[in-house]
Amino acid sequence: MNLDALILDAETAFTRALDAAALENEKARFFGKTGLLTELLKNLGKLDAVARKQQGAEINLAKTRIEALLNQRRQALADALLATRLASEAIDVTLPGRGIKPGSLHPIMRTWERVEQIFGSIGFALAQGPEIEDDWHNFTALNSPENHPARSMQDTFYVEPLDPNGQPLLLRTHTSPVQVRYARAHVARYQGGVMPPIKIIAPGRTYRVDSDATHSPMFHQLEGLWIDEQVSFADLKGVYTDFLRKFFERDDIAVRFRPSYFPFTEPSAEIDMAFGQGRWLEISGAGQVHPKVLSNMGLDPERYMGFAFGSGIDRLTMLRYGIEDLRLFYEGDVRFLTQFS
Ligand code: 2NM
Repeated sequence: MNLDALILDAETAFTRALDAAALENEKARFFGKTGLLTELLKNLGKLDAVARKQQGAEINLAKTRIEALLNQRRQALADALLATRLASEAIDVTLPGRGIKPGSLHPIMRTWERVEQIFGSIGFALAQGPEIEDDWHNFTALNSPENHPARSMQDTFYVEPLDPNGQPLLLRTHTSPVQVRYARAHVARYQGGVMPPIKIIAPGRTYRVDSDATHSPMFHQLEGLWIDEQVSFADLKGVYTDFLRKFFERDDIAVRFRPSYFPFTEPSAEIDMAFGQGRWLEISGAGQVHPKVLSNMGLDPERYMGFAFGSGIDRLTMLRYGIEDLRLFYEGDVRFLTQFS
């Protein structure tokens, strides 16, 4: 029985074990049920008392030595593991903090604020209203025929339940209902007195069942309304041209009107613009407010007249910044958004 050889065997085996699991396997080879040391101790029973005492003492010494080697190796492996973790998870506490970057306005909100500022500077008040509208303010009051496709489920988001009077509720498809509400409140307020002109813009979120590269189910509209006893198409052209030149910061913007049709205006026009000698870009719809709409606003169409226009805030933003794809506005990608601060 060569106990020195056994100790050497253990030492070599433990050193070669490269992780805790391998080491515990090696431990079993010496201390397990049929382990080398266990077998040696079992065999002591076959010896006489003198030999048993002497060999027993020697085996126990070897056993203590091997246990010490095992514990040393366990400790060394644990230390190495910790050292690797500390190295890989090291935090450089001398680095500057990430900090909090200031946010920035969404490019559409920049346009929104910009149009409010420009129209405010030429006397237009700001009007706002609910995004969930009733059928009457969104369609009926605006002379939209009962069977018009815009009223269908395919084109408009209807909301449940019906309003308390049993009429459909929907996500407004334009901001015109805001103008209807504003005009009616204005008329009621000046009932029996002298009514000042109505001169407002209604910017806001609007909704249509439509989604592709050039249409988002939610988009932003800018509508304007000017009503008085004498407001003409010439005023419309002057106001809108002035707005475009201020908005795009260019004096060489040309504007032209093309005949068109909207149920709420008569006559109606599309407004096109061009930068310098460039190609014509469609930028807005507009027209003289229809007598039926004036009546629904509580105004006498024999006395009052006015114009209205409707433009896309998203489209104005794309033209101002040269953005080609509408979807960029709605993806929330900070690489895009931070370019406008
Ligand atoms: C457009 C085009 C033409 C419009 C009409 C009205 C109201 F309320 F006065 F009847 N607001 N906006 C209008 C007119 C909107 O959008 C393309």
